[in-house]
Amino acid sequence: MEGKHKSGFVNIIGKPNVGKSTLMNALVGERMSIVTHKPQTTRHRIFGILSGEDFQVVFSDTPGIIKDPKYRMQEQMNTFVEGTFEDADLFLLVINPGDPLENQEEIFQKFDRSKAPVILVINKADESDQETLTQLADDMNKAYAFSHTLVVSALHQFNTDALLKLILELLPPGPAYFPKDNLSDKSERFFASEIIREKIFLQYRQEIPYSCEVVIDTFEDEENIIKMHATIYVSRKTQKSIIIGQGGSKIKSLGIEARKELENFFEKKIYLELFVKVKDNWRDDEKSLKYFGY
Ligand SMILES: Nc1nc2c(ncn2[C@@H]2O[C@H](COP(=O)(O)OP(=O)(O)OP(=O)(O)O)[C@@H](O)[C@H]2O)c(=O)[nH]1
Ligand SMILES: [Mg+2]
Repeated sequence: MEGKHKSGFVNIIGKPNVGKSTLMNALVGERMSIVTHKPQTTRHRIFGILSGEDFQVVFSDTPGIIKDPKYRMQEQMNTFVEGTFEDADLFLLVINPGDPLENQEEIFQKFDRSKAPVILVINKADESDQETLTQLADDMNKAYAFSHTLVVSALHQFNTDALLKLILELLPPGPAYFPKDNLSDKSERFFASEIIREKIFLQYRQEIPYSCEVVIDTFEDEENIIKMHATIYVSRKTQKSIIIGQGGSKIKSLGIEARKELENFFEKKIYLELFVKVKDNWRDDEKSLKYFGY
């Protein structure tokens, strides 16, 4: 047993919206990272840990790399991605057919410097055809020496088992970095705030989801129920009334949707109270960003 144990950091990298979070959830087998159809859903680096008797894979879901950051928050999201170039034992570079990788040379240079092998993962295969996929794999492999290339559909879990098998083969020998029953490095409060943020992304349009941050003010885990107070911070006063909606209709349906998902996640009854506050231009404000964990 001892000496045969394998472990490593497997860092998932790619443009916004290519399916990184969906892929991590599929590989870990848990719904850990929030997923929406909108780009820039993930804002933090989130570990998803998969342990077996003789292995531990620490996946990192990361924000999509933003080509032209407009806010300090987006710069900080890119900084989270930078961190993942430093400590990887293995990279998964996720791309989609018809959505060329940006800053390609820069990313390849960082892979070279890191020296960790890179698996090219062509995701959303279900939306493409064989010819396109083969052509893309050929072109990409001319541009960089990927250790392997896999075509998958994270959404339909097509070929994700094969990818996991390959990851386990490539994993170096090493100890467990986390207790074997840990699924993530993040707290229950973090997951609760993410679930609420996911519902904001799904329910509101245009700039609203991008202007929101969610903080769990209180989290009381009682015997039969978890009671939470959460505050949604927006960056302008007008956004507050949009979040609330006429007669409170919007925030009411947000609360209902969020509570359902929280009950699934925590497998417990949830009492949720939502508040809305304005923090002017928080995305460019150093203090607010610190407070929100950026
Ligand atoms: N058709 C199809 N859609 C997929 C697949 N994988 C993910 N998606 C969808 O793509 C969208 C983005 O998925 P995410 O997992 O949030 O993508 P992401 O790369 O984490 O995005 P950011 O966090 O914004 O960078 C969602 O609507 C997913 O359901 C897939 O294999 N096929
Ligand atoms: Mg994501």
